[in-house]
Amino acid sequence: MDHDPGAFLGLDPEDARPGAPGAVLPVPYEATVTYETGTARGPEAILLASQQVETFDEWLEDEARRHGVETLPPVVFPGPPEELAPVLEERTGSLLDAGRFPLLLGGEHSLSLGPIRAAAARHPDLVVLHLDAHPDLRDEFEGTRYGHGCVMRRVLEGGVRLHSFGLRAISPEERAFARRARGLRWILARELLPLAPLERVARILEDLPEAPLWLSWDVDGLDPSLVPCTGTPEPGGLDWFTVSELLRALDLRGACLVGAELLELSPRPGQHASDFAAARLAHRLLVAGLRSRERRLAAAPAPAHGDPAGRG
Ligand SMILES: [Mn+2]
Repeated sequence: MDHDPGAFLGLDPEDARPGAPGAVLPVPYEATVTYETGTARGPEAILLASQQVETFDEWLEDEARRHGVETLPPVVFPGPPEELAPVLEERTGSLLDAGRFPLLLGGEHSLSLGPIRAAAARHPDLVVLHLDAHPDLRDEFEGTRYGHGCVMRRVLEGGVRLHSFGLRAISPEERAFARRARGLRWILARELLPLAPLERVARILEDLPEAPLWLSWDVDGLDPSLVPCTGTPEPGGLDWFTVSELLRALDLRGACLVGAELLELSPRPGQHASDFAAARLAHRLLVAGLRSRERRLAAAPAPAHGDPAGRG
């Protein structure tokens, strides 16, 4: 990033303290994007727009600020995605081991492999809840097996289950693969759009296992009327109500959210609505994740020693 855009939400140092439960990790990574480029500037644009976002999230009736959110220095990596993967696996893993909720800001979707591996190593029954216009299930694309069009194929090969929704730009090879793939739930945008708004959420949640979730969200899963600034804007995407209400429904059902990433914003000068929508969604993902973390802590058994009531 060219200059320091400041802390997520422009939080005061006390709310953005080192080691805070929320950890925003910018990853301005772009190596294999094929069409419109610029996603390396996505994290900076989200951080800048977030300074204007209200810190209260009306959908989840909570604030990330209440929990505390540290914005970490960006991970700047010049190499190919297969070499970035172990770097981000280590970074994400150390955040998870510290009991924090990581939110990665991308950057192209190929960066997901390392973070998902870190989450799956700690939660063997992990499910990736994947919002995207594209399945990203190609075995190889443009000379690499680790590009943004292949990342979820590699995730599935690692034995991690995948629950993809909003899909609407699919290669014949991916369609054929999906018919025989194990551990894959595949929801096309065209299955969702005819439904009433609440029924869309119910359809996405149908068959979603009660397992720890990693949220891998590509902004092109949303309709380009909301976020036109992305590499491959595909018409017929999801609406704001559906994604917001989905996060609220996960919160209400007490879902275990392990971490999240918001990817593929490709900002353009003068088109701030995209940046703002991404910043709003980033905050909502963070609030949902921090509330899940808080529930897990509250449910964890208290340490036996130092208990003044002498229970146990
Ligand atoms: Mn995509």
